[in-house]
Amino acid sequence: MGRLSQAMVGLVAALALVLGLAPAAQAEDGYDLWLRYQPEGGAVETAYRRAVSSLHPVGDSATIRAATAELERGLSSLTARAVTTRPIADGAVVYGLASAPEIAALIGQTTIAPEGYVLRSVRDNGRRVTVIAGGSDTGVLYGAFDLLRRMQTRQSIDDLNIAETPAVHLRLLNHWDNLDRSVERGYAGQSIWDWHTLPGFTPGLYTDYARANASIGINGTVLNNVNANALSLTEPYLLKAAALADIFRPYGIKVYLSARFSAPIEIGGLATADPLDPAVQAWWKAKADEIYRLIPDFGGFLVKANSEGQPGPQDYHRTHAEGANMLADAVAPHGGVVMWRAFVYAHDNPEDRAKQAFDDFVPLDGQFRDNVIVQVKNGAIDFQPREPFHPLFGAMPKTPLMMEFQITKEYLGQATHLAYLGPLFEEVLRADTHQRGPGSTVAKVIDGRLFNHRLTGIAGVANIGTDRNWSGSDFNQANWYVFGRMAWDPEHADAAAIAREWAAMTFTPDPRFVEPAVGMMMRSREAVVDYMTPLGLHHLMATGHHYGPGPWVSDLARPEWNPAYYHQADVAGIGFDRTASGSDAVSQYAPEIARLFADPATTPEADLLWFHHLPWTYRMRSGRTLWDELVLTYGHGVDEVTAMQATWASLEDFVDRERFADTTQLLAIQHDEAVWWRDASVAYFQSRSGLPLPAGAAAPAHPLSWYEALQFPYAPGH
Ligand code: GCW
Repeated sequence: MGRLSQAMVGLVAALALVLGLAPAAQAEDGYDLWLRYQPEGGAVETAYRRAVSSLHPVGDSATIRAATAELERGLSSLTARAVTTRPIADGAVVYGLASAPEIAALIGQTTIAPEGYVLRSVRDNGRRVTVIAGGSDTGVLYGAFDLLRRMQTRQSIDDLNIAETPAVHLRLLNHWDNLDRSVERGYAGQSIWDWHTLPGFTPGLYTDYARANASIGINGTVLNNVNANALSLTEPYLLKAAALADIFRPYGIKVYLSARFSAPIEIGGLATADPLDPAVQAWWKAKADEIYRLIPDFGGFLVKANSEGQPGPQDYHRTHAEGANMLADAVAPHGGVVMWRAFVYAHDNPEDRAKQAFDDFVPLDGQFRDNVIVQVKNGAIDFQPREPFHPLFGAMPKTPLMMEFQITKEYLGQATHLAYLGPLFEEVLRADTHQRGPGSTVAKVIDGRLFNHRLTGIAGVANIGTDRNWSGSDFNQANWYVFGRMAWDPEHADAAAIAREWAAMTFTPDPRFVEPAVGMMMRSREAVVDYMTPLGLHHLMATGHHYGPGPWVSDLARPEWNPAYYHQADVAGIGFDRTASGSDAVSQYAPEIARLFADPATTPEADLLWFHHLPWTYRMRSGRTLWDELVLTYGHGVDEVTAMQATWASLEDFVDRERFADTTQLLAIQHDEAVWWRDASVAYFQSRSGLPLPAGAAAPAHPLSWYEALQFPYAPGH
């Protein structure tokens, strides 16, 4: 919006306020997320007003009441007039269990899975009726949010005939939140769980959290950090968790807790936590019984064991399966599950870190109880901007595996960088493991179809905190959103389509905004790859806080914590040899995949230096040498951010002043930090290769020593 027109708008708005003609424009602080229900103001709104003008709930429950509240809020706003519950009339929205006679009378006998729903437009004695029928009350609620999402994205609701069922059973957020309200790898303020004032104080924030998650089908939340504090399992904290569980229950969201394996010692007074010790087993059974008395629908435990110093069964020379099974037996009588993380690597194991989870877990395949699911990160190192899919996916046919994605951007620019993770999630889910021939995608492992598992799940490490915009920036909200939408249907979820939905709901459905904004979002993750870890490089971040580049770091006690361990750059070349001549990590994949990754010529260049140590003179497909390609790719990453800035600047007329300014400033930070990543990385790698920069490449602004000297003791999330 030009200066003059901005002034005019301001004048008119001021006049309207003075004359009491318009409400004070609400400061756009991002709190409303994607649930903004903005009316369209034209023909579409008129059509909506005809189609949905009253509500008619069938049956009653806290969940049906939550659906009523959301439909009243959403439809009243979208049709710019009060929509409330009334007897069935023309334009009624009728919602309830598919098994309810009044619903069946409208849509016939329909069998729907518990969390599934149908949306139907029907005629009832000449009256137009929109039916939302659920397999359970939660399914009804999901259907209500689906209807509202269609209207927020200006889709027609005149001839609805929709049927939806989630493909995955557990769709969870993992909060790495600590009891002191710090959030490990969190960049959006404090933990939203105010443990000190719970259970007595339960602000609307908790309900809004439940609404936002239910709107994208998330049905579970792990409240505490996987680097767990045993106090979370003591009664005072269980009462706090129970208060949250009571608020979330109507929204179909179960509460889970990270369980510290040594809790029997730390809060139980036992001398051991050995999973084969009868007293330890009895302690966990009693603890589980206590939890279920307070939280009858408690979901179960998430466990990080024998990883990065956390206690676990291996401390007692027991296996992960023996540890998991003890907890599984404790919660099984209550229908609970145990999610046992496979993020393990030992500092005293000289083996390639990328191989260790596979080596530890594959031999245990089939040894876990039926209510244990092994939670595996998308890649074998650690949530890098890009990693080949984890070789465990498809390698444990007898054990249900669930995905662990990281929504918080620990390695993708933390809160400030705009990096839409939909393409990353989609790339992993669509990867073909070839474990049951072609088409054996990671998505089919996750949704249980590849090996016919009933227990299935997907988890995302949350990016949520007390910041008014929940996630540290407006565009970070898209990563929470896309995680939920992909968890619902991992195989078919489309990152671009989901971005389009989100942009329309969060800003405006105007295609003149949506298309350029989505284009920017869809290129943003690759930009981060290019300016941080191009061509398969990985784990190059600074130590501890992981804020900024540190490719020179090689002095940490644990070899596998050193960036130099991962790039192995020297005067001759760069990259980690994971072929037979190196760690042979490629052999952990199915033969068809292993063959591709074993040969640089058939390895995707995006993964090249993950699998190969190559000379700087290696000829890339572009015809350039590896050295030239590396330097130019770093520069391309910076250019992509410059393009993102230009795209955003062109969208000013479509965005409220506050959020436009916020993203403009954050993109400027991102541009500076992309230059920093490029210059520090190129300066360091040039110090190893000794080669001249290719024509067109910007020279680093400072000498290498300047970058190496930078310190950030108070960088967030650490
Ligand atoms: O990504 C790394 C993080 C740790 C995290 C760990 C894990 C919770 O740097 O902060 O600890 O992985 O996944 O357990």
